[in-house]
Amino acid sequence: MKSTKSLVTAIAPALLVAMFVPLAIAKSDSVLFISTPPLIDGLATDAAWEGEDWHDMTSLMWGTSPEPNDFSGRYKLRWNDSALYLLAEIQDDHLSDTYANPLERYWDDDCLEIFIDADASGGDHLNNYNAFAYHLALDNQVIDIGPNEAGEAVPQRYNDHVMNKWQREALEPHKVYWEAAVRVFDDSYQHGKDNLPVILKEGMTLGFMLAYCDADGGDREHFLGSHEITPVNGDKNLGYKDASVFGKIVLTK
Ligand SMILES: [Ca+2]
Ligand SMILES: [Ca+2]
Ligand SMILES: [Ca+2]
Ligand SMILES: [Ca+2]
Repeated sequence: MKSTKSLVTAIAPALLVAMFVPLAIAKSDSVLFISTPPLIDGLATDAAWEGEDWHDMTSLMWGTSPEPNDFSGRYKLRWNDSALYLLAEIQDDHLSDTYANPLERYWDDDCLEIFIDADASGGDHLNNYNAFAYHLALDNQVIDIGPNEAGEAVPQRYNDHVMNKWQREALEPHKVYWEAAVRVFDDSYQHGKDNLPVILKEGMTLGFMLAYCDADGGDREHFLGSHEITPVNGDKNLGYKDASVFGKIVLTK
């Protein structure tokens, strides 16, 4: 009897671990559904963010490689029918907003850049709405280039597409937790008109990539992202114009 009891004692923790395995072994391209969305407040304490399914941001796309305390980052994704939810954990030694005008050189201020292609079509998206490259600025405004109401491709605000907020932790090393709720728009989007976001469903595949522009008092120094990009003529800074370099994510339940 004694040996049986020890066996049970030994197995119980393993069973507990097994209960949480689905989160831990979720495929790297799959995004978990949540019934209760996180509160977008820059605090990572929501039940929606439970699990250790972090994705790294280690692919250098432009500039020099930073030391980890200069920049390092990782993120998690979740979804429900109305939005894609993002939690980024960022370490950055200097938060920098040099250009006060949100539409001027926004890539040369610190920003979190979310790349979304609603139908994972890939292809050019610089002057159209085939895909978006949302630059989330430190003032929480959301900037990308796209056709305005007159059809001219210009930098514009898409603040109603991505609700987002960040906070630094009080404890060292003062990581930033940046939360975002991204409403997904497809290529039928028309700026300044009434647009309905895509209703997200299980099994959908989206183009996705995440990156961080790290400026530390001057212009951008480091630009690291979630997906390795094959250079074209030595250039890996392609996400802002070519959705073919995004990764793919699958919405799962
Ligand atoms: Ca939160
Ligand atoms: Ca930095
Ligand atoms: Ca597309
Ligand atoms: Ca910085």
